[in-house]
Amino acid sequence: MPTPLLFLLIAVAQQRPCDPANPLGPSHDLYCIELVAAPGVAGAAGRVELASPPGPFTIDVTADGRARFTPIVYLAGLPAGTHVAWAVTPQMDAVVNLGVVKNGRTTLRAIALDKFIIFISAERRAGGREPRGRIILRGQSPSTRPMPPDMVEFSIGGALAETEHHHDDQPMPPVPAGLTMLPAEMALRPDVTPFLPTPDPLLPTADSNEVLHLKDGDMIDLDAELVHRTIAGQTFTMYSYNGQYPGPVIEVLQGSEIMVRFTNHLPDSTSIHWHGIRLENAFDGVDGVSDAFTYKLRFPDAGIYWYHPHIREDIQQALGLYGTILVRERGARVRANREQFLMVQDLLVGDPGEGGGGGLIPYGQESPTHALMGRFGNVFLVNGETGYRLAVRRGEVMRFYLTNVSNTRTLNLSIPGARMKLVATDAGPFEHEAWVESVVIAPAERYIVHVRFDKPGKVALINKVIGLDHLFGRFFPIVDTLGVVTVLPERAKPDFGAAFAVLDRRRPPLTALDRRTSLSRPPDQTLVLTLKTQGLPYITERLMQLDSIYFAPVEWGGTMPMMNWASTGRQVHWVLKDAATGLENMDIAWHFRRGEPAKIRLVNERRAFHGMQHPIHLHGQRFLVLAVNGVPNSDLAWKDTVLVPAGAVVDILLDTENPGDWMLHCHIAEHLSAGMMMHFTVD
Ligand SMILES: [Cu+2]
Repeated sequence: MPTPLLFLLIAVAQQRPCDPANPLGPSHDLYCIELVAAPGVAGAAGRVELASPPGPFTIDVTADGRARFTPIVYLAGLPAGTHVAWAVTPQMDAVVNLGVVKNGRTTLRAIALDKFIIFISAERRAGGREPRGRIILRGQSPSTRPMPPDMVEFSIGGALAETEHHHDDQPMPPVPAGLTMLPAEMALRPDVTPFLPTPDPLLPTADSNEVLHLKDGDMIDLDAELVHRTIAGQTFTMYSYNGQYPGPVIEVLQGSEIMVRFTNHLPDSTSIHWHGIRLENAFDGVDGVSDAFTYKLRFPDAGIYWYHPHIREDIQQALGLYGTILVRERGARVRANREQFLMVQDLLVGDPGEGGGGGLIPYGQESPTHALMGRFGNVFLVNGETGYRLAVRRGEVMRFYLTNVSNTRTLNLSIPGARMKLVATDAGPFEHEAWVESVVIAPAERYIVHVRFDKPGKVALINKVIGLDHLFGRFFPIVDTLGVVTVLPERAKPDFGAAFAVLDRRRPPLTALDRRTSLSRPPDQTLVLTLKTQGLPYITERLMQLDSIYFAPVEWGGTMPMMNWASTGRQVHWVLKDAATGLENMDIAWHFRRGEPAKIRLVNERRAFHGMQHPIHLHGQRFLVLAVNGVPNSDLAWKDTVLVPAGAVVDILLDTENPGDWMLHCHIAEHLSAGMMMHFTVD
């Protein structure tokens, strides 16, 4: 074993994945590889940290959706000579020279492979294409751990189908192509009353939305009402604001104030939460409205925001209650030819063929279905419609405002063939703009990108991710085309090419000193993200345990569709646990003093029954993402929602400027409905 001293020396103020195990630190298991000495090698030892990116996202992935890590290798006891680190796939079809390593700490070239083995070998020269010398150390990526189950599991999965089969006529969610389901999984059903809005032939048909350019002092009406919508050839009874999908775009200037007269025509209570706006506490929209309420909104910060209900989002938001809010900076010039608001949602729709009957897959009346992983949809909507289309001119620069309004799905959006510049997020611009190959956007997050279309022809807006077939321990690509952009041969005027080519810098939201002290000081509060389960079906318990040795940092697709569907909020309780007091969810009441920024550590517990990512949202405030797994963020921006990957630790700095009693919760709609919320006070 390496000497403990080596690890003490490299340990920084914040816990890193390879530091000695700490329940409030990042998962050693998911982000650190222990290297083992090859037979006959004495004295050498080491570890490889799979480091997170320094920004702008909390997880780094390729445009294909493959997780990309920066390996940081810590070595001790290497004999004299040249040593090289290698990453090799288990099938040996890819061999990557990661660089020369020495005793101590070395940062290597990034790795983006589903599964890999790391070798340290003694070499004559540094730059070889494959290892030729003696292997000194080796270790396997955590992602090599999922394995196919043995015959015993298969027979249990087959046999249980006989005992657990329910003969009911609930429409079943379609199983994604290419996934293998055991008969016992196929027999699972959620134990709740199915809920869908009551059909009514007299309902109006919803329309696409309008943009409301509002001035200080304006008053508008918003009505929540039932509508008909036709999506992918099927007509559904859904919800709307003002009969539109999405709700009207609200566009205001920074610093203005408006009134919204809201009327609820739905049979159930609802509310409007003005996501990310630092408004007056009384208008935050957490409390249910059965008939009418007038919201007073003020907009202190330029940025891209949205509105949605805060009552059973898993149903109401999914059925269409969401809209964009754009708060423009006074005097700011947009250096793009045009702007587009893209609200992306995945809706879960039954298969109209094969006896599925079609229709929306019902929601749970008393408690949400899909309580484990959240409701992954199968029909992608951009602004409420399938097959988004846009025509642009050659060289045109488009400014896209991206909002993910899905219940649970984190997207990895790209436009292959067009250059994409990341400009801003939730509540403001990035310190420095960056070229990105894709945008990782979790539910409730927003990003602003500029995209230039240089070549005439067609390019696609796609979501490209890697799914994990849990039964066979196999990673596989998932690609969904959300829309197509046609680039016309005529040149765009004016030409924003020169401005587009420059990456702008903004004044950092923190001074260099504040940044250092924020990073090094201990957190004011630490919150553990975990879950408890009770009474889950035997097959679910059994199969989840099979998988319990590995969780992908982000669960991109619904690759356990039946087990997930059948789990309800009665069986699954998602938990926010205060590390200091042990209090959970709504029993937590943190107090912060106004004007004293608070450092909060979010610890996503890897040992939970099912670890997965959580997009954490704080109401009424804004924050900076300081660090992920101990790696300081080099590109700060004001945010209100942050994606915390499985087993990861994310530190945020909360700007406690807005007094009131506010909520903190997970923005996976089913996790929220299954308890994952708490409150805090700023006074
Ligand atoms: Cu969650």
